Amino acid sequence: MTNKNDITIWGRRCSFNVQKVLWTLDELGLSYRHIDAGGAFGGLDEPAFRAMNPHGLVPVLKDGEHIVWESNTILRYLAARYGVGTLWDENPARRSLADRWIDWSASGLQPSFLRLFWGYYRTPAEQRVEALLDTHRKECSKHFRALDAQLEQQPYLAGESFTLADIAAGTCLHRYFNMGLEVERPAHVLAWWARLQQREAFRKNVALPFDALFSRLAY
Ligand SMILES: N[C@@H](CCC(=O)N[C@@H](CS)C(=O)NCC(=O)O)C(=O)O
Repeated sequence: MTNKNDITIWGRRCSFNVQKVLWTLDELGLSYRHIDAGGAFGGLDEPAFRAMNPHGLVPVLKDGEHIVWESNTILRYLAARYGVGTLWDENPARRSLADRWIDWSASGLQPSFLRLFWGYYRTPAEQRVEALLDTHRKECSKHFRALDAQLEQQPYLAGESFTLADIAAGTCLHRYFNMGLEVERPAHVLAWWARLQQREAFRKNVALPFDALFSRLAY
């Protein structure tokens, strides 16, 4: 059983990468202390913070004496340590079914989504570059079709049950479909999103208002 003071997570709640970690902590039923950092909260250039993460970015997790940064690394750390048999599969072949979608999210889905979200939602209308938005939207459509093809065969990305892959890829759904931009809405992705919305940890940490970010280029 984790002591209440053992786990601390740094990062503002409106950060996409922080949301993934908070969602995972709550899925695992862990107690933790949350410290707002980054954006208007600042603190990322403090020597004490840089000593934890030399890149000066959130999220950062401290678990006892262990410090972990990079959101997907934190997800894997938490699952391996606290989620054996639930979010962590000790069989490497089965675990790779989720890992490939986590790594694809980091290298494909998430960068494309963030380019669209920043280019459209966070950029003031008069500064938006329509041609670039069109490119980003097409990239996202390609990724969402890949998700849809996978989810046509099974309810979750790695199979019959919920895994870290659903967290890594699913965190963008709330903003993607609610940012007010005309985007394709593939049926199996929408059904998956509905399944994720039934999870309390998703509703608490991800399905949050984000209008304060509209037309705001500053973190
Ligand atoms: N690849 C890193 C990206 C970390 C990152 O870019 N964090 C952003 C927030 S999403 C940040 O710290 N920005 C500076 C700030 O919030 O002030 C991860 O997944 O953890």
